[in-house]
Amino acid sequence: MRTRAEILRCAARLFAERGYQQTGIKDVAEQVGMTKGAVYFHFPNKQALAVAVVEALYATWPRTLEAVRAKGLSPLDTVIEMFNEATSAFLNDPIMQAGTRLQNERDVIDVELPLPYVDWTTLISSLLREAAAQGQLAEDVDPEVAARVAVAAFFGAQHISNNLYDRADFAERWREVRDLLFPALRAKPRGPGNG
Ligand code: LUB
Repeated sequence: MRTRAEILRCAARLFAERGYQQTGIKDVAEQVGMTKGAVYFHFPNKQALAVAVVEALYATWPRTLEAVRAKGLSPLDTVIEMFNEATSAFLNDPIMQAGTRLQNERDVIDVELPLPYVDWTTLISSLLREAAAQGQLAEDVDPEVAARVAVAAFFGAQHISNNLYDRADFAERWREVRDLLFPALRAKPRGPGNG
C-alpha cells in the first residue's frame, strides 16, 4: 500500500511537469526507484495510473471538508475556506497539480477520467444552500448559480495563472476573485438606511 502511494506520488509529479503523453511507465519506475515490473504489479498501464491520480485527488475533498467543518465556521465561510484549501493544494500538492493537468488534457487521454468540476459544484451548491437557509446570502442570490460562478471563477483563475505564470501568482489571483465575489453574495448587514 505504501509502495502504491509512492508510485502514485511520483507519477503525479511527472504528469504535473510533463503531461500525460510525455510520461512513460519507465519514467515513473525510474523516479520511484523500482523496476517497470514492480510498477506494473500495482498499475496495469499508464491509463490506470492517470485514473488513479485523478481519483486520489477527488478522494481528498471529503477529508478536507471534514477538517474545515471542524473549524466551526458558518456555511459561507466554509465555502471560502474550501477554496482556500484548494488554492494551497494547487500550489503545493503534486496530486492536485497532476489532476488539474490531466483533466485539462482529457481530450487526448485514451481512457475515461472521472468527470471534472461536478463534485465541486455539488459540494459548493449544498454549502451555499445551507448558507441561504441561515440567511447568510443576499436575497437575490441563487445558491446553484453562485456555486457555478464560484467554481468557474476559481478554475478560470487557476487556468490562467498556470498557463501564464506557472502558478506563481495564483495565491494573489485567488484572493482577488474571492474578495470581489464573496462580499457580493453575502447578506448585507441590516442598519440605518439599509433596511
Ligand atoms: C478540483 C480539478 C482540480 C477542483 O475537477 C475538479 O473538481 C478539480 C481539476 O479538474 O481540483 C478544485 C476547486
